[in-house]
Amino acid sequence: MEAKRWLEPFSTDVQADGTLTPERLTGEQRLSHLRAIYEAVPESMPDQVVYRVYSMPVPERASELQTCTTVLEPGTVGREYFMTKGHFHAVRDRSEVYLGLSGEGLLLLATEEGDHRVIEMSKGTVAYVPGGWAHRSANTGSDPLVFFAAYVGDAGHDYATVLERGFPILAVMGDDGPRIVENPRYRVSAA
Ligand code: M6P
Ligand code: ZN
Repeated sequence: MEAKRWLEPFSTDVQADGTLTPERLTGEQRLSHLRAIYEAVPESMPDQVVYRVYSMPVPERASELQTCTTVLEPGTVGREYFMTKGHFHAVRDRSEVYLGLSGEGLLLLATEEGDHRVIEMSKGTVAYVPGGWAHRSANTGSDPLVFFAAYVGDAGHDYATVLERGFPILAVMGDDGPRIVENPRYRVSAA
C-alpha cells in the first residue's frame, strides 16, 4: 500500500480553563519535581501541581508545528512566583509563539550569554520567542495563567542548560506587586 503523503487534518477545542477536548494531558509538574528551580521549597508546602501541559499529537519533525496549552497555577515559593521549568530549544534556532488565553503573568527570556527580556502576558498577548532565547513563564496573578504555544516541530526541549546555570532573572513578589530581580544563583555560560 502506498504510504500516506500528508497527515490527516484535525482540530481540538481549547476550553476556558486551558484543557483540550479531546483530553490531551501530556505533562504534570508537581512541586516535588521542581525543587531545583526555586531557592528553597519549605518542607511544609504540600506537593501540589504547579502546572499542566496539554499537547496536540504531531510528529517531531521540522515540517510540523507542535502546539499545546499550559495551565500554570497561582502561588509562590518564598517570594518566587510559581513558574515553569524553562528551556532552550534543543535545536537552538527554533522559534515559538505564545498566545495568552487567561490570567496574568510574565514571560522571562534569556540567551546563553545572559541577555534577558520580560514580556507581560495576559489574555490576547501574542509573544514571539525567537530562536536562541530560553523561555520560562511565571504566574503573577491570583488565577491560573493559561496560554497556547506553537513551535517548530523538531525544536525539542533542552532543560539541562537552564537547570545547571539557572535563569539570569527571577520574578518575585514585591511589596507592591511583581518585581524582576537578578538571580543570585545564576551562572553565566563559560563560552
Ligand atoms: C509552553 C511550551 C511548551 C512547554 C511548556 C511548559 O507551553 O513552551 O513547549 O513544555 O510551555 O514549559 P517547560 O517545558 O519549560 O516546563
Ligand atoms: Zn519552547
